Amino acid sequence: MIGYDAPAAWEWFVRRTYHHSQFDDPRALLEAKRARGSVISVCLPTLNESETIVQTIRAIREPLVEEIPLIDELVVIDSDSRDDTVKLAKAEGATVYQDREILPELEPFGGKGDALWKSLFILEGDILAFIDTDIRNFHPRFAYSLFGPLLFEEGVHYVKGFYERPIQNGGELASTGGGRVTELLARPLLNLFFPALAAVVQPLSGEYAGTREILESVPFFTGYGVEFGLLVDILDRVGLDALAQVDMDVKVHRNQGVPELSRMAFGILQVAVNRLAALGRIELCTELSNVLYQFKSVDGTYEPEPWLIEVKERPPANTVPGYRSAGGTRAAGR
Ligand SMILES: Nc1nc2c(ncn2[C@@H]2O[C@H](COP(=O)(O)OP(=O)(O)O)[C@@H](O)[C@H]2O)c(=O)[nH]1
Ligand SMILES: [Mg+2]
Repeated sequence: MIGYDAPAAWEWFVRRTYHHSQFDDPRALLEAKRARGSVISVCLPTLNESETIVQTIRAIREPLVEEIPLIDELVVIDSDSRDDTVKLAKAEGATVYQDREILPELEPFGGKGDALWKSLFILEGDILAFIDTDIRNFHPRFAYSLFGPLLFEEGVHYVKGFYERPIQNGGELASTGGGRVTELLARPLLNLFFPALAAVVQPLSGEYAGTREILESVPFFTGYGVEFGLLVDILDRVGLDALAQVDMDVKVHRNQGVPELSRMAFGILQVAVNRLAALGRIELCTELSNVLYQFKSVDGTYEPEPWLIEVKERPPANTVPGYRSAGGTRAAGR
């Protein structure tokens, strides 16, 4: 049940906010993992990430797979990258899947959310982490700190990373100002409709981990709305106290242009409105359009450019026939 009282958010903030330095001893994490008999899987979604995929995999594999076997499985889920991402990821020792190879009998929806949902069908772990692969200043803390609250704290099922978000301004890196979709859309929306989540510092962060138990029991939205949907649905399912957040310091990633962010925001807004209607929080009296018109200036006139931004919802994995809770190899090409 969702608690709508904002004070709960601030009690939670004090109780369930951690700093990566609290978990910088991977051996202690390994011991805790072994004590609970857990298996940890990390899924890296990629779409044309040849610039950063090597350093990402290496920074996870060397300290956290080879030196200290905290992470048991490192998988890349790619969506037909046109660059060398796949070749480079394989050379770094990651297992690589194409999202369309997983559950090939289903219509492919595409986008980040679909790739993450499909990973539930191939990963083996009972603790699963998703980590963006376009981070420029990757450090192992982006992975291991997510496991701290899950392994050490009773009752935590879902952990979000947060950080300061610099932005590239021409040749300069300004220390704040990134995360524009978060500040202009996600945060206002959450404060308006889900004040229990007002204390989540980076609700759209692309670094998060959860127990399979919770991740298999919630729907996943396709596309960029996946993080917003997961947050709201996991809150609804297990309550605020099962959520935690970890300060990962500073994250530098690819800053997208405003037109791309606008399309991303359109997808997230669709997720939010859909969810609000499904939860009975608002009533929709009309069909929603899923076309976003942007404008291109050509020779002094404006040309409308329609973008179809379809957001689909995948059902909880544990309701899909053939899903095996312990994971399982449903795809070709392992
Ligand atoms: N597999 C897969 N990964 C994707 C897709 N779209 C984005 N990603 C990955 O998801 C992560 C976040 O995407 P990004 O474009 O950086 O979004 P932003 O950080 O929210 O601006 C990156 O690691 C991307 O490579 C997709 O369609 N399929
Ligand atoms: Mg990014």
